[in-house]
Amino acid sequence: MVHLERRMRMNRVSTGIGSIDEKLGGGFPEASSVLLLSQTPSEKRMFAEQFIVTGVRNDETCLYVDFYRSPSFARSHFRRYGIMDEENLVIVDAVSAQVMAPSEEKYVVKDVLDMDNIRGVIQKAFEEEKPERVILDSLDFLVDRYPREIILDFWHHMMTLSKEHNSVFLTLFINWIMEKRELDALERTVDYLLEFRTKRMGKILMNLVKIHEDKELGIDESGWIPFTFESESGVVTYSPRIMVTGSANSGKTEFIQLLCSRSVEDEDGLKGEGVDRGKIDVSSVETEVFGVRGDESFASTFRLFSREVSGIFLILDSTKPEDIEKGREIVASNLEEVPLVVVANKQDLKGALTAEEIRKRMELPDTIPVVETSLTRDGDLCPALHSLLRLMGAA
Ligand SMILES: Nc1nc2c(ncn2[C@@H]2O[C@H](COP(=O)(O)OP(=O)(O)OP(=O)(O)O)[C@@H](O)[C@H]2O)c(=O)[nH]1
Ligand SMILES: [Mg+2]
Repeated sequence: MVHLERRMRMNRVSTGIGSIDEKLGGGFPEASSVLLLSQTPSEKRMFAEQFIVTGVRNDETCLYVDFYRSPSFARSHFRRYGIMDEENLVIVDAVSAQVMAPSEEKYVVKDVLDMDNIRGVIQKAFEEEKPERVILDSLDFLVDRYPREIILDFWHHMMTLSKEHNSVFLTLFINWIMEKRELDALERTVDYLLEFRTKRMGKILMNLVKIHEDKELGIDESGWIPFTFESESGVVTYSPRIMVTGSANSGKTEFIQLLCSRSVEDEDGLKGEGVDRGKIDVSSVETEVFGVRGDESFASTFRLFSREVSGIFLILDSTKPEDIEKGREIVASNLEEVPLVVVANKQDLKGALTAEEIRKRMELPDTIPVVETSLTRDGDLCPALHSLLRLMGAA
C-alpha cells in the first residue's frame, strides 16, 4: 500500500497521446518499465517513436537503442513527426557495424554477437547521457541470436540501469518463439504491458493497443484502443464508427438508444433527449454509434465521410413504401461499399412489408442482409447487430 501511494505521487512521463495519458493517470511514472508486445508485426514502433518525440520536444534526453535501422533511416522516421531538436535524441547504433558501414553516432555497437560489447556501450550511454526515456528496439533481435538466460540477464541489467537513472524504459518485442510460461515470467518483471495487434474492421485496417498495468496500481486493463498516424499530430487514438440512417420517423433514435443501453461509457450524457449518439463494445473495441437522417443532402455529405464509417444500419419504416424508395437511394450512394444492414422496422404495425418483400422492392444483392425488427414491441436488436458485425468481420 505504501508502495502504491508512493507510485501515485510520482511524476508522470507523457506518452504524447492524450487519451493514453489519461488512462495512465498522466503518463508512465518515472523509473517505470514497459513492454510493448505483439504476436505479429504491428505498429509498436510508431508508439515508441511518439514517446521519444514527446520527450525530445520536452527537452529531455532520449536514448534509442536500435538493432534494426541505420541511424539515418531512424532519424528520417522521426522527422515525420515534424520539427524537433535532434540534439536530445541519442541513438545507440547497433546497425552500421552489421552492414559494415561507418557510423557518425557517439555510441556504436561494433559486434552484435558480443553481449559484453552491447552491454558496455549501452551502460556508457546511460551513465554519460542520463536519459529520461529509453527504447530498446528490440528484444526479438536478441532472442534470435542469444540463449534465453543471457538475454534475460541483459534485459534485467537494462531495467536496473533505468531505475538507477530514473528513466522510463520501453522494450519492443514481437513474440513468436517464447512459450506462455516464459512470457508470463517476462511480463511479471515489468510495470506495464502494452499489447499491440492489427485487425481489419470493415474496410479499415486498425492498429490496436491494450494497456495492462501493474496490479499494484489497482487500475483495470483497458479495452483495445485503435490508433493511427496523422501527419500533423503524430499518433492519435480514435473510435471506429457505426452510422444509423434512414428516413424521418423510421426509428433511428429508438434504435440507437436500445443499442447503446449496452454502452460501455456514458460520460458525456449520450442518452439525452434528441442526442443520436452512443457507444458500444464491438469485440472489446469501443465503437461510436451516431445517427444521420437520410434526407436530400445525404448522398453528398455521405460521400465526404463514408471512409470513416465502419458499418451502416439503414432503418426503414416497413409500412411506408416511400421509405423504401428513399432506402434505395441511400444504398446507391454507398459507393465505398461500407458494410450495410437494412433494418425492416415497425413489424408490429399493420401493413408492414416483410424482409423478403423489401429486398425485392429495393432489388438488393444477397450481400446486404435485411433484418425484421419491432423496436417498440420487443426491442430485440441482436439479429441486426450480429448481421452487421459479421459483415464488418468483427463477429
Ligand atoms: N409501432 C412501432 N413504433 C416504433 C417502432 N420503432 C420506433 N417507433 C416509433 O416511431 C417514432 C419515431 O421513432 P424515432 O426513433 O424517433 O425515429 P427517428 O428515425 O429518430 O426520427 P427522426 O429523428 O425524426 O428522423 C417514435 O414514436 C417511436 O416510438 C416500432 O418498431 N414499432
Ligand atoms: Mg431521431
